[in-house]
Amino acid sequence: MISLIQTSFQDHFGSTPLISFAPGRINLIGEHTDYQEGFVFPAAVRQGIWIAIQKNGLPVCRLFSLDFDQEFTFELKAFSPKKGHWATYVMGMVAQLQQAGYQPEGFDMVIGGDIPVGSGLSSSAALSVAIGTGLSGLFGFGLPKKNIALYAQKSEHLYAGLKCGIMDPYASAFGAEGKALLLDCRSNDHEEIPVDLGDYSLVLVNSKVKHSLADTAYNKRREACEESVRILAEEFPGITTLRDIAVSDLEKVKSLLPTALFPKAKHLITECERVHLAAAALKSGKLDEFGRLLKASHLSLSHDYEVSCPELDFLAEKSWEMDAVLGSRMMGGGFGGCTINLVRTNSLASFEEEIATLYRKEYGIDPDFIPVAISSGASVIA
Ligand code: GAF
Repeated sequence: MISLIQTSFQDHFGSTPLISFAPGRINLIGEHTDYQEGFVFPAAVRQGIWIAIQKNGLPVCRLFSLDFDQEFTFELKAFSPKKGHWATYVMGMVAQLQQAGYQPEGFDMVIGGDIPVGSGLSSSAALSVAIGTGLSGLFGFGLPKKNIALYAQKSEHLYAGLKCGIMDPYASAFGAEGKALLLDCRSNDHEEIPVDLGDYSLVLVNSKVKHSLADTAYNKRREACEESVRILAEEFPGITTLRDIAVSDLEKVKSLLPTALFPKAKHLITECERVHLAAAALKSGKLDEFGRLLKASHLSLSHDYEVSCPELDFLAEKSWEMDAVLGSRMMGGGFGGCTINLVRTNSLASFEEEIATLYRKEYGIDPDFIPVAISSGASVIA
């Protein structure tokens, strides 16, 4: 990919660029908890987004996307990011930098990547983090990774309309080879935990579906949590998010919340606990326990939080029935994308064959299988 992007840059702009890379992410467990300042357990993967960038001495930015085979130009002094266009992610990061007092000059940029479309590996966060890393490197801004992650999150809020948490850009920025990040989304600090899976491997199954209204449903879930906090704050003084409530208080929470809100709050509260239990299980090599928690997370996301879909439920349920699988669950925002599966390494081929046959028969779709290699976070690489 590096040589492809370098060659493309030279063909389009005729100079030698700086190259930055930012990876996609998986999430072991801790779904829909980040926007309630909860705990998540993501890791960066090998696949990601590469940016080639160089100053052009002009008042404009000239972009080329390898994926879309498209050019786009905008003026640094007057631009308006539009939802749904790939160049919006570039303009969004430039706008964030300008607001923070940094002044990028005109630049040329080529963007390329190898994150499977719609897989839920968070290509948009990787794109924003790669852009932030590239701009920082090119103009010598020396931006801390945390700032890049926060600008990426804000850009997604403002220009893509998704009121996401910090997990995706954080994992892309801070990822570490062979390690997952136990991230506290209140302090925005993390502990690196080695992912040693012995005879097991992680593999993603891409359902290849993405149901519409996913973004609307995402924002609604977030609002439901905020509404619960407003109601609960009278009886739990001092709480600011659902992360502040213990599992032992669930009965009290149930008595205070309307029927429609309680299951959503329950997911948040129990999922934060599962993250800690899963991190402890991984540290002590208790993979059975880790797998059990993946299943519990899926059931909670599907039944209580209602962000799964029939295809993801089918993939997870069929996986739970297999001897070679210790755990399986939907991963990411939901309504499509991937499941993450902990599968005995010497049974990976039969797992994939069996799942593909079952899924094809039920939905007429050939799922994709994506092996997981936990890798380093964003950097300037050339
Ligand atoms: C999406 C969001 F972008 C994340 O912030 C997170 O909430 C995730 O869904 C669900 O855990 O990837």
